[in-house]
Amino acid sequence: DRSDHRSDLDALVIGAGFSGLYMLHRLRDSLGLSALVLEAADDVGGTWYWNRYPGARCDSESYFYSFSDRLSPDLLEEWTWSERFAGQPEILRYLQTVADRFDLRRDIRFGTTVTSASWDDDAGHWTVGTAGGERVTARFLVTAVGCLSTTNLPDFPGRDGFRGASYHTGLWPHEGVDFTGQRVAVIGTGATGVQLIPEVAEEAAHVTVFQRTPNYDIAGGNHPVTPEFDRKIKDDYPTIWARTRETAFGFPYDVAERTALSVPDDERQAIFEEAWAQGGFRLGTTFNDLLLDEDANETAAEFLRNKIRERVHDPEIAEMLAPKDHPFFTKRPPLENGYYETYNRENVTLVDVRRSPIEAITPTGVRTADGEYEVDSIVYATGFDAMTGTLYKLGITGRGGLSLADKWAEGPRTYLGIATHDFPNLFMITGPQSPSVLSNMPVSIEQHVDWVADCLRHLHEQGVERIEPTVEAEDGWVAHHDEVTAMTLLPRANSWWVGANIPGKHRSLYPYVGGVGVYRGICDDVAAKGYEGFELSRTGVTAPA
Ligand code: NA7
Repeated sequence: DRSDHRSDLDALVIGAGFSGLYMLHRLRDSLGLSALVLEAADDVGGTWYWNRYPGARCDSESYFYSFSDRLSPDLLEEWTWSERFAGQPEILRYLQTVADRFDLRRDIRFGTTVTSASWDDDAGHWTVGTAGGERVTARFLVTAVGCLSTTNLPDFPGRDGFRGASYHTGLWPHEGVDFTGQRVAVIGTGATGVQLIPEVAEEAAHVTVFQRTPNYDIAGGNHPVTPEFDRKIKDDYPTIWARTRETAFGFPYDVAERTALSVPDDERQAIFEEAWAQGGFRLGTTFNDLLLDEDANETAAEFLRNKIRERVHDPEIAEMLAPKDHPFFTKRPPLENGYYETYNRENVTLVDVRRSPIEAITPTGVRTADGEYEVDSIVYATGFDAMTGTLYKLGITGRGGLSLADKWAEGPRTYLGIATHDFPNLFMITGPQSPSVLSNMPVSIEQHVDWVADCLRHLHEQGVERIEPTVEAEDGWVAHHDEVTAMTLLPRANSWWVGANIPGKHRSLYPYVGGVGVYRGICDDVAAKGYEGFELSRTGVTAPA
């Protein structure tokens, strides 16, 4: 009798960032299940634990980059953000506060790296192995590993023979780095490089920036939060959270219902100017066809190029910084605070490695076809193997020993980005083909965690022991995902959203672009229909839905 097989736990969660913390709270404190979190780091925080590089900051506004009233209205009232866009130390403090307040650490095992997770079809549970040789079994497995948690370190010839110090922004030393008086190379100009470069330029003797693709960086407009603004936000929170759950990107502001070319040039310009002056992603909400229509997109792209040309004194450098090869927002636009002015400094050099690629790292610097740039330190701001990198590293194998990496060799195949056939009782928080990185993360995280918690409650009440999406439901979701993707300009660019930054990675859009509100509606509907598209079974016997 399969039900004789006992599991150590009802549920095992991997990761103690935003997702893992909230998942543990829901499993343990709302559902009364036995749950444990395994976390590789020695404290909570996830992304905000590892990314401690100078200038690390969130690009979502702080007042809606947090847990909503679903976790705790009291905490919302008590917590006050100091800046419009919170810096890494403050967000880490926030997550530590959440962990303390809900007494989460007692069910988190830190310094514990998961190296395998295999589904035992006879026992009906997952067996999870760790680098330290432990084994834990759990009926349900929840991955809460984040979307940007496996760093991408390009395999430049000679990389490891560099005699100076090398850093990756996503694995920054906790004691900090002092660049005073140094010649520093920074490779990469994504959201991370754009935050870090101005900070390092203040400190170092010289900074050489190696840029492969310029981005359409948007002015962040960061500033301290006033007590008046804080009060107003707190009074408005019920409305704010309701809106974040309905909009396309999980922000409390809507995309305007007008197309870019439906208004005269000067009006369009004024609309862009107004949004730009507000700072942040509002620029992307000015017209509803920027991601759909190339000509519409080009109006925003040219607006941003002109902003760069106004700010960078040397016209040649301004043109190097102005993107021409991809439409606006087809790569994640970084928010910047003084980034472009950095190139007006005497101690900053911009090198175009699209024109003249990096050939090698030498013992003393970075070599391109144009020669060698001698430096004391190299900062790799080269991003992540996003969405799937960490999931594959967990060594997940489903029914019949099928590995997740093999199943997804031709691209992820999921149902709702939450589950995948042949991997029963596995839930992925912000997995591929869910809105995830195309949204304000905490909103998407909460939605997934709540959905999974409600699902487990339902299974418990129905006496169901196994849940697994059907092949048909999965095929349907993948087809829908692809169809929505094809309506947008996103497949046009070589972005990490499509896996283009990792040599050999299957090219497809990893996040779902159908919108947070639409997606929530679909997930809620699936639940309301008794988890339509999933097969629910008791001890291997299919239960009527
Ligand atoms: P990103 O956005 O992936 O940026 C990485 C940068 O590194 C980007 O400019 C890349 O150029 C560059 N890169 C990567 N590999 C190479 C090689 N081999 N040679 C030269 N340059 C290279 O990572 P971030 O950490 O900045 O941001 C990740 C996300 O975190 C961000 O989007 C937010 O959502 C938060 P490329 O553009 O690929 O030509």
